[in-house]
Amino acid sequence: VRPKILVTPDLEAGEWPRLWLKRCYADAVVRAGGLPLVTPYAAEVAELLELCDGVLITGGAFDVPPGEYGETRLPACGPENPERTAFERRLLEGALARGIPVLGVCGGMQLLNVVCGGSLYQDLKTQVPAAGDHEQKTPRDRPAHPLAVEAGSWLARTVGLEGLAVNSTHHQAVNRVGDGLVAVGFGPDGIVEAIEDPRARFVVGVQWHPEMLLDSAPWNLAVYRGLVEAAGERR
Ligand SMILES: [Mn+2]
Repeated sequence: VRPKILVTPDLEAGEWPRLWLKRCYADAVVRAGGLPLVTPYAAEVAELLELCDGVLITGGAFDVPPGEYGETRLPACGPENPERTAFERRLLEGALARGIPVLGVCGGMQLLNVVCGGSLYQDLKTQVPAAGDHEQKTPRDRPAHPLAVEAGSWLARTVGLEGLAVNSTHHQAVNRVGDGLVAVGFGPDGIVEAIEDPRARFVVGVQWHPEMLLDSAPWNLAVYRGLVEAAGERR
């Protein structure tokens, strides 16, 4: 039986609001050996967590409300998706409390950091002007900047240290690292690109989109495999 991975969809406003998911997330879970379960936002987070063995928090074109990490909003902060953030926060808190393996991708990594008490740069261009370009104009299925990985980390044991490059579609980034988390991946400018909890079975966040790089940089499947394998062990 494949480990079941709960995957969070995005919420798009409108006359008939819709929940939707880029299929590359679900495809990556399948390719890694898992069974993706895309669920609506439900108040019954504990019941949702009973259905699954692991949780994937996906990204989206919105920012975590700065109040979630105790800051006031700067002008360059982007649009919010408060209903989604509220659901994913409760889902993350529940998963972390139960030891359920968690992978956060892009905005999902940022929320993971915030839920653990960390903070974000609200806008890299204005707050860290020396940082490189993290909003690539080239196709997202191609790497855009190098990735340096911390030796000894889960990420290093899994993807190695040499010759790594990732795509980059974020205007925010981790600032203060959350409690219990360690920064284990960095861009060439020192911007945090990966975090993990070394005490947990599997709590990992990546700032890039591995699910979009599976063909051009196949090592990325190992990130999703890590989630699925940890989910299988727990079950
Ligand atoms: Mn980047």
